[in-house]
Parts: sequence; structure tokens; C-alpha cells
Amino acid sequence: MQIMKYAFQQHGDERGHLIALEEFNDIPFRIKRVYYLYDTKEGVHRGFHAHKSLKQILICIHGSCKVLLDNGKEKKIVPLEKPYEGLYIPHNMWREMYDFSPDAVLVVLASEVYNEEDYIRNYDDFLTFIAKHEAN
Ligand code: T46
Repeated sequence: MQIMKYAFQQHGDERGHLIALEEFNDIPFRIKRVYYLYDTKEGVHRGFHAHKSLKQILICIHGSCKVLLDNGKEKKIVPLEKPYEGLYIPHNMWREMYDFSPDAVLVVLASEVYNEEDYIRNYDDFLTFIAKHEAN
């Protein structure tokens, strides 16, 4: 499984750093939604789903967390601990987020507005979905 982790351009000087993200230039899709997770309690695991068509970029802009990616055949754990790193998660990918530091702020840039119909929240359904997808 190929992990797509972006290292965004940092505009840094003696005052500090600034990162600017533009759709299609820095982010490979039109950004239709931004949401963020913060104050995640110790030991909590989130996610446990895949998306049928949604594409996202996850950026831990403060603190750190880990993301487990699973394409049904292979699993990879990706640490997110730098504000200039963005993890691309394509559709048809199971994800779990965990090991949040108490100060973690995880920002997500999404290619679509929120749609519960796009979620696959059962792991067996996910395996069935990708098997059908591959057959076509
Ligand atoms: C994902 C990972 C990285 C909304 O009303 N609008 C939204 O845009 C989102 C994302 C969520 N919600 C509601 C739905 C639930 O009642 O917020 C609540 C928590 O959502 P959820 O349990 O899906 O959160 P996570 O952390 O398990 O997953 C989220 C995203 O839902 C998901 O797309 O890839 O973050």
C-alpha cells in the first residue's frame, strides 16, 4: 500500500511559520468541507469506517496522533506529528485514529460535504464493498 504523505511548503522567517493550502495546487481536490477534532480523550480510538467516494487530507496542526489505514489487504500505521504534514486518504480505505496527545488538533480537508450515506461503518461490509469494486 502506498502512503501519500504531503510535506507542505512552509513560509518561515524569524517571526515563525505560515502554511497556505490551495485546492488543486496543494490539495488534489476541491475542498468542500473543513472539520477538526480536538480535546480527544486519552485512550480514545475514532474512525472505524471507510468512505465510498470521499477523499480527505488529515493534518495534525498541533500535538500528535496515529492513523491506521487498511485497504482490505494491507494495514499501515502513519504517525502525524508535524503541522506541515498532510496524510491523503483516498476512498475505499478503512481508517482508525488513535494515540491522540492531549493537545492534538486534527484538521481534515474533505472533497465533499457531510453525507452519512458515503460511510461504510461495518468492517465486513467494507470488505464486500471493495471486493465488488475490484470485480468491476
Ligand atoms: C473521517 C475521520 C478522519 C457532522 O455532523 N459533520 C461532519 O462533517 C462530520 C465529519 C461529522 N459530523 C457528526 C457526525 C457524528 O455525529 O459528528 C459526529 C462525529 O462524527 P464521527 O463519529 O464520524 O467522527 P470520527 O472521528 O469517527 O470520523 C471523522 C469523519 O466522520 C470521517 O469522515 O474520515 O473523522
